[in-house]
Amino acid sequence: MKALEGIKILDFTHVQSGPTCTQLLAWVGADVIKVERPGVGDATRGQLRDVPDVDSLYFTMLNHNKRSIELNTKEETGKEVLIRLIKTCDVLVENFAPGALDRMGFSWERVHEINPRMIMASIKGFGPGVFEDCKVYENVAQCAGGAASTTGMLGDVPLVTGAQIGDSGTGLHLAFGIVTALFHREHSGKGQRVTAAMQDGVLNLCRVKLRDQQRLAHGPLTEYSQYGEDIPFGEAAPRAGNDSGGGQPGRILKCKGGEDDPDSYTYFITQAAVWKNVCDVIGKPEWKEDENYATPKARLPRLNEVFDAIEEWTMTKTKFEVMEICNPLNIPVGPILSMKELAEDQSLRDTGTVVEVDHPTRGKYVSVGNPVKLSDSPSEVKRSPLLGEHTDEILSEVLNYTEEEIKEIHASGAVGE
Ligand code: CAO
Repeated sequence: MKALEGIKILDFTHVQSGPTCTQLLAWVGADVIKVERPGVGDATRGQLRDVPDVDSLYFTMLNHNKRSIELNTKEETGKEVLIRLIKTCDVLVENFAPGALDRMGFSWERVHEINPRMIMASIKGFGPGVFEDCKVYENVAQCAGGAASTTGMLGDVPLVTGAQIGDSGTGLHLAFGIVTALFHREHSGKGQRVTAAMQDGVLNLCRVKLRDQQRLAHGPLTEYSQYGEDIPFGEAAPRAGNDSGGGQPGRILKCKGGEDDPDSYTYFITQAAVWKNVCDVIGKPEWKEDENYATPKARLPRLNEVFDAIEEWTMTKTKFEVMEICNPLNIPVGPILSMKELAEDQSLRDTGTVVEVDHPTRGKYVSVGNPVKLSDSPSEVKRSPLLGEHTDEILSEVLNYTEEEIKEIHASGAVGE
């Protein structure tokens, strides 16, 4: 049995942040009913299209295992159907712009009145405060949540990361909130309001940088490269390039590449406990006992020299050879893997983290499956729905409308053409 079997989600989400949350819940068995504007649907269906007139990968990769109903929830009959959905479902998830649901007539108070057991979960860009009315996208959240100011090279422009920590990160946070509220409802019998702001989610993922911000009051951050380079620290936690976020110095180093691997790099951590192994591997056995290199503290002002020496060695090996040599010696390293390499990785396919999905109009494509594995609750990745594919099925099977009533709903225009 899947963990969330029997739980019905009224999925009012769009773009990326909300859909990642409901997709996670769908993977573990929730029945996710995606409500979309008739004829239009989630805007991502048409965004970044690679194949004409076919749902984009943007949409298909964020909406697996869901059912789609077309419904104009601003129109009278549409509102009636929505009310029935609210009465029937366990959770309403939405990530509209601030105030959109209130304008539609479905505030938390109203939803709670219609179904006191319903959990209503929302993602917004910001929590209550000066920016609460702003619309927010991924990179805005990364900038507002402290990721951009601490990412990139020292003295260079702030950088956003490829990982969608604002959208998918907040979707994950919201999924945690929903499952917690479902568990709470077991005891209280009542639904509750769950909110996650993208700024807050990003900040939560950047907590080590807030740690460093406070450490600054007590002196320089000695594990940052700029310390060894005698560059003074300012008042805010700086950008640390590829320095490791933990207490063990680490950097990205060039490896032996070739035409087939122009991006041949490894991450290399000079973990204190295995320093002697590092010295042997890179051909510097004399550094094991030399007081200028033997202890982590002694090495801190010499990190550039240390990593230059390690890189001289890594450049004689491919990123995978570095892995093969260092792993048995407990030296933490990791190859910089491209999306091409990840898409072709057999181990990731074997565990279901990378899956191939078949879609009726797109054909086969590769996606990311559930990264969380439960031993007694399997996750199966099923294709995303076509727009309105399940409209009649949901009206009859989930909402128990009669054939005659369904005809009337169609005639009203509430579910589109
Ligand atoms: N029937 C009728 N109307 C519908 C509908 C339906 N089924 N579904 C949505 N609508 C309406 C909404 O009610 C809203 O109408 P009003 O503006 O008249 O109130 C309208 O469609 C547009 O919704 P929106 O404002 O949420 O969409 P947008 O494209 O203007 O903004 C976004 C998109 C993402 C910036 C905004 O939704 C937002 O800030 N969301 C919260 C933060 C978030 O999740 N951001 C991540 C996005 S991914 O990078």
